[in-house]
Amino acid sequence: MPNHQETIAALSAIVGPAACLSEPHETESYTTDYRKLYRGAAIAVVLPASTEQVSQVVSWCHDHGIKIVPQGGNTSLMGGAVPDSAGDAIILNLRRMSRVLEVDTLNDTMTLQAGVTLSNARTAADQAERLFPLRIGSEGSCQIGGNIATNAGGTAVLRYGNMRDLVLGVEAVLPDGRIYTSLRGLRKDNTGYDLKQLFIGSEGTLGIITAAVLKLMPKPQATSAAFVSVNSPAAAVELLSLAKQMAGPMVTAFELVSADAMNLVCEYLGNATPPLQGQPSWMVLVEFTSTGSQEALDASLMQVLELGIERAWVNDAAVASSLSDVQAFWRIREEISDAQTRTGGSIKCDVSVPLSSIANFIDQACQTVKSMAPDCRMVIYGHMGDGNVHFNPLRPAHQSAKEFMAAHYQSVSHAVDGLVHKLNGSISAEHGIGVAKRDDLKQYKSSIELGLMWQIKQALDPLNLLNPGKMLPSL
Ligand code: FAD
Ligand code: 2HG
Ligand code: ZN
Repeated sequence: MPNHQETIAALSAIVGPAACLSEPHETESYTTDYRKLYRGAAIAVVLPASTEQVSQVVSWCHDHGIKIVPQGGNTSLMGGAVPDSAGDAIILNLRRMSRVLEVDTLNDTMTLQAGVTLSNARTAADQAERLFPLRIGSEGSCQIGGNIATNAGGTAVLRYGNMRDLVLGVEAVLPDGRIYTSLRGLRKDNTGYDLKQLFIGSEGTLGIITAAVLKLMPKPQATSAAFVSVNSPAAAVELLSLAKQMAGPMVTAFELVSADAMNLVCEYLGNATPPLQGQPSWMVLVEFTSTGSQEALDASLMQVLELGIERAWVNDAAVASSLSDVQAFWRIREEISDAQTRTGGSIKCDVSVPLSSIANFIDQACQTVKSMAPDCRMVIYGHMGDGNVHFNPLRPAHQSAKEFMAAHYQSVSHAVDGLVHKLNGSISAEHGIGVAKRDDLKQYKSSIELGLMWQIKQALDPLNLLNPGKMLPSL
């Protein structure tokens, strides 16, 4: 086994000394996760500039038994992109591989290196008069490779699906350095196992994603949005069902926001004015988009809201009257996550259940959590249209994050996950497993599922060098 200096020298020779960082002040932001809950250590942070360099680095590490933590924008909320404190791994960060390689408007695809940020990918599509529809709050930092490795979701999944639905091809460096590629941009290809699917959602445990072909969509010409006060989560589900029946694919987003989530984010944004008066207990941000006229789209949204009022599901609505109103609504929604990060002491439960059970889940989970931690703030929000809510009980203002988490983290997350499991749901709808949820998988996945996951891991990475200790619980 080479010592650290030998490893740094060998990898510097491949990527260049300026792209192999090993001083603590240079590596700290890469070894610490976004929420600063996980602080690890690394031999070096390696920044390759091409697939060939990735292949050479991985091959050298394979031959010398060096562990690798693949990293994109380091925005994982599950501690998935940072090493542990042993200091015996390198971080392979893709940020220098940031080129959009091709935009093919006839095939409605774009091909990019994995280190392109999501916002740059969206801009490239926009410049070609197309839409790349993945939309998440971390878009300025997260990278396409990270989005694929986590199968990211976000606020437009209701209409366009999650990352898995948007990927047509993947190029990945395998744990022994070989390069797998399916960068063909085909919508139909039944020539055996669809191997690219293995890398989507694999959280860096099976290969380093170096490039991808992504689907492009027609660019919407009209957007209508409203913040709507609803009677209850059950009323929100009824409204969603009505909207889908009446407006079909124009329904692009349907995001639930609880009163505590709204109060928190408005305070975080410097006492922003909430969009609805009277402190409603439950709100939804509804967005319709279309390639047709603005007038027709506005009329569709109004029709749905009027019927919702008639049926007593909707109490009130603030309808956006301009694009800047729409943007202001989205800012409120997108900043809820960072508002919690700044406050600290948030028990994150990123859960999904069938839509038909979501109201029941929220009611039961609220009662259970309130009986365990009566003063906590019920920050509940997210992608109700996908059956996915961020059920994130937050520390009360008078209690420190440390005290709150020590008293309640284990018991509350187990109670919520247990309820989700009973309702046929998932304990991680879109953020993945990382280290935060790794050991919980034992309880919620069958031994057959876990056994198959390990068989796949061992087939591709028998030395367990890629992102060890992440996602897969020990058997
Ligand atoms: P990283 O955090 O760097 O890595 C994530 C995982 O992918 C790690 O396991 C890492 O090893 C692996 N990985 C990264 N790059 C590669 C690669 N090239 N090859 C192989 N493996 C790789 N997520 C959602 O799904 N929906 C949301 O709405 C959402 N909103 C967010 C809002 C905020 C403010 C923040 C901070 C995060 C949010 N996230 C959301 C979580 C996060 O942004 C996503 O998981 C994102 O896809 C991660 O991308 P990244 O490039 O930052 O990956
Ligand atoms: C969102 O939908 C993200 O805003 C982040 O998925 C959720 O911070 C969270 O819990
Ligand atoms: Zn989310």
